[in-house]
Amino acid sequence: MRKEIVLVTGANGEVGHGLIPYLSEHGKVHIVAMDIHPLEESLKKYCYHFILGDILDTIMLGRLVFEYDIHTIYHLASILSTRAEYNPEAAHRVNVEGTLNLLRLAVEQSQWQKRPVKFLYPSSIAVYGLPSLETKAKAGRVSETEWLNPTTMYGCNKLYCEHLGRYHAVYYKQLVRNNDEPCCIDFRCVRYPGLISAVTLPAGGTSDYGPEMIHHAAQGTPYKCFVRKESRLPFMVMPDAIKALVKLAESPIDSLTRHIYNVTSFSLSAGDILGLVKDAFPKVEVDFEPDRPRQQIVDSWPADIDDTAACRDWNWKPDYDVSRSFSKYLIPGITQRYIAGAE
Ligand code: AKB
Repeated sequence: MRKEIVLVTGANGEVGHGLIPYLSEHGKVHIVAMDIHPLEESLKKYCYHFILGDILDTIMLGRLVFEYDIHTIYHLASILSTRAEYNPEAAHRVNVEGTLNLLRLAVEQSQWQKRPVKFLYPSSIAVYGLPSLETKAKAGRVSETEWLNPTTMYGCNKLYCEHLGRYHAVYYKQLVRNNDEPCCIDFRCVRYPGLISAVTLPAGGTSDYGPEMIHHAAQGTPYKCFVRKESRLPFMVMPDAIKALVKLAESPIDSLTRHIYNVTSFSLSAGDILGLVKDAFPKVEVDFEPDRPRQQIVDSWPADIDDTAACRDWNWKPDYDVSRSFSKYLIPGITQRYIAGAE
């Protein structure tokens, strides 16, 4: 008898550390976690099983169909923007070919179970590419369909995988599939802003200057910020990122008017972040020393994104605004991390 499960790839990642406990505590689901590295001790108690495996291993993925009824996949495994720029070919393999492998697994599972498999996919503001700071300033809150000209391999990967997911949800094998056959995949995607977690360390993103500044301040170590003080991006703290992903997953499909949704909470400049950090850590030492290529990436991303569609279709609303994000989550959580000597 195959167990009905939720599969979470990239389990050890920043989002995985938030999603797995949340799913375990809020839903009656059996979680199978997958990662290329051994599962972190703190996550083990939440998981039904753990698979030490690579999403590029199609043999391993193929075996899952005999062991589990996968009704939902949260595909979190990814190489983020900065790390992807050092090895774009590897990023393409993991971010695109890995995603295609998971979509194929979802199709096989769906055909076996005779019902669509829900596929949750985190995309990113990296799919946007604004050509100049002047355009960025004029663009204001960018919607899902504007300025989709990514300048990073990660952004190209995320944008293509959004289309891959939509293809599998709507057009998959359209020439050989009976029109009355339901599609195999219920693809749902949130486009995240820069995410900041109090639980995990930043892992190779270009928006990481936000969390890096806070972590350095909490440790009392000086920080060289790699963007200008005026650089502005949308951000969200991890509890809201998890809320958005699960809320979209649980929304009735009839309420959804699109596959890809922007979600955001607040937009800040690097100087704004420093001001908020100084309130908590007055002795913080931050120098702004822009790294030109990384600065150019941040300049190409929107200062703010329009999440009207998510608010309208599935009642999206962040729980954490700027003030609550710092005073109730980031500062106490990150401080606790270093007092407890966790790092
Ligand atoms: C990154 O900076 O690569 C990520 C992102 C914005 O998707 N945090």
